[in-house]
Amino acid sequence: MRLDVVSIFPDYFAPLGLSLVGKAIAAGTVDLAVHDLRTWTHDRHHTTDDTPYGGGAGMVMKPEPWGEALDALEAASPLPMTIVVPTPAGRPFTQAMAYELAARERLVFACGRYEGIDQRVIDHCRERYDVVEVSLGDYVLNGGEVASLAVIEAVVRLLPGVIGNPDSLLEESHSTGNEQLLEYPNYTKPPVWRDRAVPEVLLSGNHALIAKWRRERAMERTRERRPDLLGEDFS
Ligand code: 6GU
Repeated sequence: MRLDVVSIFPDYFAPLGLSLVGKAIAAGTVDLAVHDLRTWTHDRHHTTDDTPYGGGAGMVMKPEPWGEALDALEAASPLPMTIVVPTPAGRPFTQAMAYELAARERLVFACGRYEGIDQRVIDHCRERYDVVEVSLGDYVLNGGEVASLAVIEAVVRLLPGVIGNPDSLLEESHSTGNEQLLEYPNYTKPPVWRDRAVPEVLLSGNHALIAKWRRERAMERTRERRPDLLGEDFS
């Protein structure tokens, strides 16, 4: 999979060289390029934003550098581009969306500041590419960089061969193979730590009983923390 990231803060993406995503890059599963949007500015101060038409607080990202950046990325490879635009005004990002994005050949992350990119850039992109505007949740980040890191990690770990044991993708919270329950609590050795014992049933060797206990704990947690996943109202 080809990944391009366009940002005025390319240093935010240094950690992608670490851990699982870093290994996927080293193995050639992921081809990542991070681009500084200021590459496509032409004034002395490399200006990327300006005041909003209609007034109001904050700044809006100018369309010209974005237009040139996306033209340059399109020209650099024949792979079809899916543009991912992180914005608090986007569709809530879900595991289902991560699977959809993991099936694409090329993702281009367009990181704007939270007041956003001039809407004409998005409209222009929609006529030429697939565009996905995503939000991580109902809170505000300063820009799309941290959100892009989260989406990239969620997508890359789904690519074939990235996770050693693919069964772990099935068991975890929010995977589609787990009827949308939160994950049950996990324990490892030692059997007693600071007077706290591991639940007896997990040491029993009775796999049917263990599965039943885990299902009950998962249901309990989900009812308590995410009743919306069970189709119930928040209380
Ligand atoms: Cl995707 N971007 C920004 N700027 N803020 C957010 C967000 C995204 N998701 C939640 N807050």
